[in-house]
Amino acid sequence: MAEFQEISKLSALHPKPAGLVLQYGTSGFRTNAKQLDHIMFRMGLLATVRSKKTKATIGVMVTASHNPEEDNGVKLVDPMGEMVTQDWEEHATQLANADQEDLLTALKNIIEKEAINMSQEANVFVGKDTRSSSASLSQAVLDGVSALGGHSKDYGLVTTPQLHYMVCCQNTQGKYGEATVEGYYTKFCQAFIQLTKNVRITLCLFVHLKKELQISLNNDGSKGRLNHQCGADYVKVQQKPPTGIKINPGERCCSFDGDADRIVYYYTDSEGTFHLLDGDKMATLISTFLKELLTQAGLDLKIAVVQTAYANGSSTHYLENTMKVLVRCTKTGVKHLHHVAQEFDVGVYFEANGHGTVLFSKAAEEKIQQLAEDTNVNDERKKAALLLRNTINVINQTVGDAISDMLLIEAILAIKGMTIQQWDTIYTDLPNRQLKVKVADRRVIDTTDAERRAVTPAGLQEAIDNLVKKYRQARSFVRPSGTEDVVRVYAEADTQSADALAHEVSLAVYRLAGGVGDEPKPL
Ligand code: G16
Repeated sequence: MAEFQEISKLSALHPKPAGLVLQYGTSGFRTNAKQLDHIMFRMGLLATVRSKKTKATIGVMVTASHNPEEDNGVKLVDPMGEMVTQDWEEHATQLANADQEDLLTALKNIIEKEAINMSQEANVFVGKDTRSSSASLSQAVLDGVSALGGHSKDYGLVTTPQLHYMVCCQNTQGKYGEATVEGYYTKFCQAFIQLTKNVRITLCLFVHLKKELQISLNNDGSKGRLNHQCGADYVKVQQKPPTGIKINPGERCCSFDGDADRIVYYYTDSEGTFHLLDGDKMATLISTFLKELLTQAGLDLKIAVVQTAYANGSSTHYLENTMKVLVRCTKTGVKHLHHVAQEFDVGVYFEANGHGTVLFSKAAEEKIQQLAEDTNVNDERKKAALLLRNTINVINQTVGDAISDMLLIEAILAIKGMTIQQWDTIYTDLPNRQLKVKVADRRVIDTTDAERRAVTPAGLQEAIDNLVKKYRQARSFVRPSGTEDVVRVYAEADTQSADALAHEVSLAVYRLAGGVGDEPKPL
């Protein structure tokens, strides 16, 4: 076939460094940008084949999200805007690691296994973040698409959730919105205006909103290094505001990550103490709001909150025992949370790091829509149904989206007349700490029970159990990161002794899982 000759020729321009092996991780391939050119070309090929298979548009986002500026990565987006399925993650890993001379064979294997009709048209949407490496890497993706005769549309600089949204719009023939960046802003901003039309917004944000607004934007990419001492991950993990930003007491602030799919809120009080409102606090506020509206609307819909092992114990306790909401725990990675959330009428999913959204089943959306249009219901039920309908429209259901989440949180606070301090006091977080440990090969750690227990290396879980026993209300777990070459350690306890527990667990990882470099030091 002519395409295959073209691939041989073009792939030679995107050669694979000998011996390099990369895995499709928590959210695609991610490593130093210098090692990724061949991966991008190959993901262009794979997205084209996936598009032929699904007879739909596929998305490819060039970003390393929260990682340092010098890294880059790639995320594949499936037809409805969700992350690519797990069996295709395996194809991606195989294609990425095939030696240069075996690339065609690896590609043909996938085509054969998936019974792809190669005469089917293919369509791929490509986006990129602001990293300096992203321009040439996204060109490599486009080269891969054209090598297989696929059509591509290069959206250039977009957020990851915008690309997810556009793929979904395209494949639903515009039902979800218009597949342009302008269409994205119009959809979510109009929904926000509708949702808040009866309340006064005292402090709000955003460019395309035609409401009274006041926003101050920092670290917007015009200078400095992406995510360097700022961004949602820095603020969450370090539990402090971005470096160099002056915050007045009580001021409501939020930080996005490098591709704007995560958001965390924070403020400092009059004593200068920093308060973080992370994904768990957002999940609580959003699910409380939705549950109240469902009750007012008289709709019997099943609502659940999906979390990961990183969820603060206080949040889970509050959701289960005070709010009486069903809580489910999955492995890290929004793709896992998304799938579990789809099992409910209303599935609120958030990772503690601020990555999350809300999913409404088709049936739930229809019931809400019917009620909102029903002329025979009382005012209270009608009002709740209308609020629910507008809430649905403000949410990007394809993936966690910092902009859409921010609009939702801003709207809820305005509607409930709540300050960030009042939101913060819904429950009190258990003190907690996250650390990273460098090991020779992080794959020596295998976990089970939604990553809450380590199965290997031998003795590690026992060591963690013994350390946890020394503290009150304590919990700790370790897991290999799927985006960075580190092992992550999480600990929480009734006091900030969580720091000491996290350090002791880090030492156990260092000693039992092949730590490299200096031993972890106490905080
Ligand atoms: C990605 C995933 C998140 C995950 C995070 C960290 O986020 O989308 O679901 O929580 O990586 O993963 P890990 O602990 O495995 O490194 P992002 O914002 O970096 O794309």
